[in-house]
Amino acid sequence: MATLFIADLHLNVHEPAITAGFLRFLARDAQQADALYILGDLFDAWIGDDDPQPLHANVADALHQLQQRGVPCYFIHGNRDFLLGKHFATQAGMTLLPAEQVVECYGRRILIMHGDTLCIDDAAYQKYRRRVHNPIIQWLFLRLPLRLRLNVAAKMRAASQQANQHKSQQIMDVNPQAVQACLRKCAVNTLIHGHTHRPALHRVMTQSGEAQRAVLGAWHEQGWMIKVTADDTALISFPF
Ligand code: LP5
Ligand code: MN
Repeated sequence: MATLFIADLHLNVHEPAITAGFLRFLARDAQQADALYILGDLFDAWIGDDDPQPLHANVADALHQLQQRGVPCYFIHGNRDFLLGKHFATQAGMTLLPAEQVVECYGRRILIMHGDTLCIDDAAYQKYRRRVHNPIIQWLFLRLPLRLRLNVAAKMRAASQQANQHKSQQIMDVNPQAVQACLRKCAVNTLIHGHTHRPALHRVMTQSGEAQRAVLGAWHEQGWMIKVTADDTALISFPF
């Protein structure tokens, strides 16, 4: 009896080893699970469900098979794939969840999210985020020709990589007060998120006692998952 959480795979055609590792993970570990939660950035960049990349269809098929074998799969958007929509979710048999969700796991309440909203010290990112989450801007973007969208996405990725070179590690990490506020607001003592690519299990002291912040790792050289069982939260890395 275990529930699995993953994030930050950044699947893309240029790194087939990551996709192969993910498909193997779905066929082995995930098959044994009670549920799979994907906490954002499954894809490196998502420009709309109408992108005809075969990678997307392959991933959708594999996820759909998992759901058909009785393992429900849930998805929270990340900052790279916030445009992933209902069409792809249906194709993959995934249930889309809101940006923050409390899930009941073996009697425990666990708050899950991508994690970017906790990085409130990164003012440039938060300003950018508000813009690209504006429904009108998204509506307009999704109506651009595919080629133009791909171009914009590549430019945004390049601008992001450039901007990140000049940001401190502290600015790009979660803000401790934001973590405390989320735990309090949702009345939970466990938080699982990704985004920062700093896999760790942190103890957090709150007004109502000790809490845990479990951070998923990004899939670069290896895969990462958090495995929640009735009495444990384990952070696990595994080879592709
Ligand atoms: O993603 P990562 O890990 O590199 O860095 C993130 C933050 N960056 C982003 C940007 C994404 O990488 C871009 C993804 C493209 C998705 C597909 C296109 C959809 C378009 C939809 C339009 C409606 O999220 C980065 C954080 C970092 O995490 C750590 O938290 O710091 O934030 C930034 O880099 C933001 C910059 O500080 C400011 C904005 C740069 C982007 C400018 C856009 C230029 C557009 C050019 C268009 C021609
Ligand atoms: Mn992210």
